[in-house]
Amino acid sequence: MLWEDKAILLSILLVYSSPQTLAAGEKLDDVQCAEINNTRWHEYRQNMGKLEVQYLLLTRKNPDCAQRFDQDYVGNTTSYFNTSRPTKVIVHGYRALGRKPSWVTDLAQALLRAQDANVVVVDWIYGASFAYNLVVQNYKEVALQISVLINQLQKHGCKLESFHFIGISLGAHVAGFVGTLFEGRIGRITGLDPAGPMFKDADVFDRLDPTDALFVEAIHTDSDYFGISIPVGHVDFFLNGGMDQAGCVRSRFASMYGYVICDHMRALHVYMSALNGTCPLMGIPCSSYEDFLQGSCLDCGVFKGRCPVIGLKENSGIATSPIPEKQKVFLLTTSSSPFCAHHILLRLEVSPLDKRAEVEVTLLTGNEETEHRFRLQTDVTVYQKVLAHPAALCEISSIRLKNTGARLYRQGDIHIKSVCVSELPQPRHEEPLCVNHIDIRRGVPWSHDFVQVCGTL
Ligand SMILES: [Ca+2]
Repeated sequence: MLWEDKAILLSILLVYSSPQTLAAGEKLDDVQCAEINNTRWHEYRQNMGKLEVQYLLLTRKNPDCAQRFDQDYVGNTTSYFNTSRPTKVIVHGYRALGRKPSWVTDLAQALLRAQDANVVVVDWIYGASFAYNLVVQNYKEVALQISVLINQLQKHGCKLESFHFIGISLGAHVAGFVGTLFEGRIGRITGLDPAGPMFKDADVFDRLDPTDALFVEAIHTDSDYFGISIPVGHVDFFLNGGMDQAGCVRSRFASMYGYVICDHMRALHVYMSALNGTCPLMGIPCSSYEDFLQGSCLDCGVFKGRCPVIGLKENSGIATSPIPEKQKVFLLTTSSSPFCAHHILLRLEVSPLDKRAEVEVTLLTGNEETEHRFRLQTDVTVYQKVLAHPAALCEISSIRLKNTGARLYRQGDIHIKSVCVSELPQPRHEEPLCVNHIDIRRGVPWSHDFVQVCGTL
């Protein structure tokens, strides 16, 4: 399916699915709280041609009730904006009429829990709705308007490096263009699955790139449809290869959300999870996803051993100088929050075979199982695969092997010289867990229990 077709499906899905919308004044309790514009079709038509960008402010003093914000409110004693604190700016992407994005408050609150900051939400629904190609025409104008606000905030004492933009989809390129307007001197830009269509082949002036801020990072989750497939930051996290996400349904008959935007929105959900800090989402540098999966990239030596992590750590935890550009890093995630997985490298060495064969390997920790099937060829004896396992290496209680290809390939016994598991990133001194010299017979499962203790004594 082409992305244009998916975009049309997306528009239909979003325009007609607005069960939670409220009429103006319906919820009186919220009168004091500013809200994201929630525009119906007739209002949209009246405003066509006008962007009507509005800003909402959330801080630790008002995490549930946004204040309206613009340059006139800075220095106003009733405003919660604090010029001495860092400022997070959230920029949404393509939006549908009649639907408020519920994740905006979730993201703002996750940011506030992690850092005492001003969180400014940029609401540009009038520019972000309707046909995607028309929306793309508006993104630079939105960036210009934001730059006027930033200029004013600078006059009130805000430092450019204290601004951190978090742009979702098309919002990532809005943030990139704000960065261009300040010649790359704003502090940080986080692009959450930066939009791909109409941007992949664009000049760096027109799209997010590493020159747009002192530090630019991107999380890629749908680079074959709505996301961009090329690296656009100093560091680019490609989740599960950056195209398809675990738990997102592939069948178009399953659910519209699952099929259309689940992969694209995953970057946002993983980022929010990372802000909550339950577990590390760590990327391993590698030239391609295939090389990463085959265990060709084992550590973060290029960063002196410190792997980049998703979240608010300065420069994503990269301590080397200068910061690399367009560094692709890869990680596997699970299908639901908090999304973290342990990267277990499975290595199988067999004696040469007469016929092709298939071996299923299962790693067990409690009730959790991770399995992988190796298709064995007659001319290869060593096989490697990186797997996402929910538990650490030291928590793997047993390993199972099964000759699953016996009926198909008529290979009798398979002699396994060794089967080893280790965890990435790999410290040099850590030995893998191995079991040596096993004969796997047709139809007879084999298993081995590991006796291990986690942690150092
Ligand atoms: Ca740029």
